Amino acid sequence: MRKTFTAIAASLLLGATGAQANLVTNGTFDAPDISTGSFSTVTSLSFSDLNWGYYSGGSGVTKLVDDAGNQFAQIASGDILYTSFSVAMSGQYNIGFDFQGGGLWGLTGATNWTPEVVAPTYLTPSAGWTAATGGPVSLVAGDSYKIYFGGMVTPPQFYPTLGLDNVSVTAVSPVPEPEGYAMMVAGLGALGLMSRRRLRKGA
Ligand SMILES: [Ca+2]
Repeated sequence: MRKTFTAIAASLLLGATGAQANLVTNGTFDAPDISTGSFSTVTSLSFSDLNWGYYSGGSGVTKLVDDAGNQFAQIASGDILYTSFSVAMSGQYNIGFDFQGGGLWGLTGATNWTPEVVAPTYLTPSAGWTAATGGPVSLVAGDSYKIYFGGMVTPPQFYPTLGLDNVSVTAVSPVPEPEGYAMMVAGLGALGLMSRRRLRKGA
């Protein structure tokens, strides 16, 4: 019985904290799967198939898999890779991603490039994979945003390529949505009923 209670509580919690989900689709670049390849494997798929788009001013954006089997995007100097996402709930959001090489990133409105939410921000070049964070930024419900990553053509943070993986935009502190509250109240009521029944049975 205790297990059932735990399962109910867990599902309630999940329902209430749905806002914590990553707003970025395929930020891992793991789909479609090319993990059986080697480091030199480059997918011929268009990035639009991966929910990402790019502006090419350099030698292009490719999807690679490294020797450890990690699939990621590689952005050449002069190219910009971006994806759009929409926000269902106003609030503070954190941004996270892993990178190697050097370049920049930023966050804007989805339909035009202004106003900047996060102005172009340089990444200190790194030979190995490095975790980067941004925010918290204030995002507005109903609005769409575009997060972008660029390979640098010129200094100050020049590097031949920018490797990118695990891009995420998540709510700083999950606020239950109205449905979440309703579910919680209903669930707590059900739990109370069950424990009362259990008490009666024991008596
Ligand atoms: Ca990946």
